[in-house]
Amino acid sequence: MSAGPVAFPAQLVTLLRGSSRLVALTGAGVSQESGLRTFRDAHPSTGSGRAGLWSQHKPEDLASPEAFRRDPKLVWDWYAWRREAVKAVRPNPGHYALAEMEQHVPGFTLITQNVDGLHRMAGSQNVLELHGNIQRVRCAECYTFTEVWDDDTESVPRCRVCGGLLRPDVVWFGESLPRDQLEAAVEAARACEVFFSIGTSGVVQPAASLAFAAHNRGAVVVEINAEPTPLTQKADHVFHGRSGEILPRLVEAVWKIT
Ligand code: BV8
Ligand code: ZN
Repeated sequence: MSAGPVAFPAQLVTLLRGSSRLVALTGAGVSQESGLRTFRDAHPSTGSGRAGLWSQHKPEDLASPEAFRRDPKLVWDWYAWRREAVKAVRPNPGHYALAEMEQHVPGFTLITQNVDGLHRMAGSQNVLELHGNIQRVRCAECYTFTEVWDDDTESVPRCRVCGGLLRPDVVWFGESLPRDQLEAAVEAARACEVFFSIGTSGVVQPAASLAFAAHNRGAVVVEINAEPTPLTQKADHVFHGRSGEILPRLVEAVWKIT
């Protein structure tokens, strides 16, 4: 799937050079080249040991309050496994290119569905984490955050304030998004001149509606994804390939080559 030389239309290059309000929405695809599985291929088909346990579940079934009520240990261990996977990887050139775009464009807002924290690790500042962050843990009852917890116990660690079960500070299916992050994301999408949709299948709501909100406000929509999505038809520019290859070339073409 390695992209040959990507040609960026002169009209897009000129537009980006003259723009001051850009938004990029990212999904699991932008972290794929760092070695993290996307949601689509979240579980090894034939899981060995503990991982095998998860391969019997669809991610959206595990990432839900119902699953946590049903089997908190299974869900806790899944996130502990993903947390270790995130600790073992580094941002890729796609993450760094987006951090660089922020340096070139003051009005750049990065909206991510990813809970891996790799955008900030790459140096991005203005990041809206719509679905939370897997490195943060809080009490499921009283919301108290904690930095320390014991991972290798038979049961799920408990809150030192109210004794409630601890859980990852991520948004599960059926749960509403953090209001401040969502409101800022909707505002940025509605006010931007160019909206990038990068490495996302555009299925999960309300994140998937942001590109359409931007489009309806006259923004130019650019899709960078390994395969077509429900947004492809609406997008003004489409680059199907690997974000870790396309984004550095875009930054080069727009902000380095004068
Ligand atoms: C809510 C955190 C109020 C946890 C996540 C309207 C219509 C239908 C359904 C709904 C609706 N409104 C609400 C819903 C329900 C639901 C929803 O959208 N369901 C879907 C499945 C239809 N939404 C919710 O529940 C949201 N809450 O709305 O609350 C409410 C509740 C109920 C009913 C009404 C209102 C909460 C959603 C957030 C859930 N939490 N994550 C965790 O991570 O464990 S979502 C999680 O899945 C990710 O964060 C991400 O958002 C999503 C996965 O999508 P992607 O990131 O796009 O990844 P995916 O693998 O799908 O695709 C990767 C893409 O990258 C692919 O296209 C691939 O080709 C491409 N790619 C791969 N490699 C590369 C690449 N591209 C470029 N380069 C590469 N190298
Ligand atoms: Zn508590």
